Amino acid sequence: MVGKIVLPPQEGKPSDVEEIKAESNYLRGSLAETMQEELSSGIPDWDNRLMKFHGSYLQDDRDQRLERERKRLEPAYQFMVRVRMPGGVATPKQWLKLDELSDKYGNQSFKITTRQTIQFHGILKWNMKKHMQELNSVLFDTIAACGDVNRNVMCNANPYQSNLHQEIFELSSKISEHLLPRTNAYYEIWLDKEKVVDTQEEQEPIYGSLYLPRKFKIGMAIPPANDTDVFSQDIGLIAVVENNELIGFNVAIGGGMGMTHGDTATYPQLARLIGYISKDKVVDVCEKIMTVQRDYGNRSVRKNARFKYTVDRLGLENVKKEIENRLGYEFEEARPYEFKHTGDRYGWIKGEDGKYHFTLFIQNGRVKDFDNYPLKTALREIALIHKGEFRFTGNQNVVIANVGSRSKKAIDEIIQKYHLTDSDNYSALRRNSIACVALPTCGLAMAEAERYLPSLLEKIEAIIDDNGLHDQDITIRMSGCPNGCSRAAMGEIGFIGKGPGKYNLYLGASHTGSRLNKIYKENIGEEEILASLRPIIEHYAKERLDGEHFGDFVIRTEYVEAVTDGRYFHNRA
Ligand code: SRM
Ligand code: SF4
Repeated sequence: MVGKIVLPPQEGKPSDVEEIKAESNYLRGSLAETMQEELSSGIPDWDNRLMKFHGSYLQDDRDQRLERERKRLEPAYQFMVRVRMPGGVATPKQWLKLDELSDKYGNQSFKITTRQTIQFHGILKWNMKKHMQELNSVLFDTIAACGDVNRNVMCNANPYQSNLHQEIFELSSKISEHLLPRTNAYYEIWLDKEKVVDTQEEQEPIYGSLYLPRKFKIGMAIPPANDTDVFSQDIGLIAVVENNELIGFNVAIGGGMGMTHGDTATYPQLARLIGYISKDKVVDVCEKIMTVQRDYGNRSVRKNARFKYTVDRLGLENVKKEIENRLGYEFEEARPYEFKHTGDRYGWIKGEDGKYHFTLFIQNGRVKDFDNYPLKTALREIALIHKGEFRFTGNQNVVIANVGSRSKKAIDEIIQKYHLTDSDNYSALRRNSIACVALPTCGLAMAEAERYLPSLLEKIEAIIDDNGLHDQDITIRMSGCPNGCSRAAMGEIGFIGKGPGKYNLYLGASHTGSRLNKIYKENIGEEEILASLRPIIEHYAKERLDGEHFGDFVIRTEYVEAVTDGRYFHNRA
């Protein structure tokens, strides 16, 4: 029986963002006019809040801040643009456009994100409309890539389990399409109404005019790979497969990584299982879960507005019952599953249908031509002959997917010519590393991440190599601030920026993505990071049990306590 419950009403005055949404006329605001205004290369804050729903943020180059301040110039404003790409798939033609646009309007590079899409940086206001239109020419848009709506739906990236993967990918696209805002605003502002949809649809039947209290994220994983970090999602969907056929999903709710330093009312949390559903129900289930957050999420205090806080405030069982009320049926009991890792498996793999897939390690997801490593050029050459797709992974890597046996040879030649397999020699630690963007573009960064992690890794690798652990898979993640865009709270070794050159060091997340880490040292610089890690790594090398992962070891040997619930992330369990 579906049980009726009465959930408490929300309290408090709506936040300023709620007012901006309410007055925006379905995300229009004054964006169209503001973008044409030529006096400043920036836009006012209220328009920037709306801009997020259009997949973009106004930023400034923080490397130039002081200098420009001294010269009394306005900050070096520029836009970040995030492409909507459910399941992270781009055709070679689309890849070539991403490559071209990053040169034409951006900073000559693009960033593969932790949610399987790409971001451009450095787009000037005057070029934004052209940029959006050119993206649209290859059928990409950016709507709902950011903002208080459902974001890019993630799905397992490597298509070697051919039919199964295809089905999951199609479902992730279906969920994404179903939960897209219906407003015409995007098409009017950026595409001159090029793509007009029925205005009846503009009523936003799912969202309403206030959209969600906060961002909302959905990810799917096919065990044993947890490459989408399924428990970090607002809704995590774990594929249940029988006889190589997808039959349904275990559903987990209320995950999220963000927190604020020093505020224990904010914390990272993992999604918790509420049951099993058959695959035909998945789109509707996602909608109903999302509407519970729409109706009960905190619209007063944005830092407590994510679904994880709604679940913890109302209670998991109550939220589950409310979802069941809306569905009109109950969840079945969750089915058994086992995850083995969160990272990607590199190199070539032959799929069940005979097609080949090459997973390439891309350090921190940055695609550009580096000195002595023209990565972007190499991938462009591949795109020119590739007939399959590029699939982005949640670990900021790329899969050159669905390659026929004849094309494989030609692609392999390019891979060899540009030494793309040199990363095979990297330590397993580096190959399991993720860093968020942070400086110089991210306005919220407290410390470096993407620009610093590679050099810190060199020093940690020296310790790793001294201890014979070169090939030991250990996940390591760095975020420039506690928002946790690299999902640092789920790294077996995690760094979260505190201030310039200073990080909190966290240890003890599980290798499979099913346990958060715990603070080990606070506010430390490089010297102390290395001094802290050295004895633990030495200890691990000597006394780990057979098959024991680093995250489990540091808990067994009591360097940190296991975090059993995000609410204990800051305190004792
Ligand atoms: Fe994130 C905000 C970059 C994945 C949690 N994130 C930002 C902004 C937009 C900064 C801002 O608000 O001004 C960053 C832009 C930096 C820049 O210069 O480009 C930013 N987030 C990223 C990306 C690009 C990191 C990366 O290097 O890959 C990822 C883009 C994902 C995508 O394609 O959609 C990215 N962000 C994440 C993730 C990981 C995930 O979703 O799997 C998280 C943690 C999971 C979660 O949401 O809880 C994440 N980002 C945040 C938060 C904290 C949210 C919270 O609940 O408190 C913020 C700040 C906010 O929303 O106020 C944020
Ligand atoms: Fe910026 Fe912080 Fe996200 Fe890194 S974790 S991209 S510093 S918001």
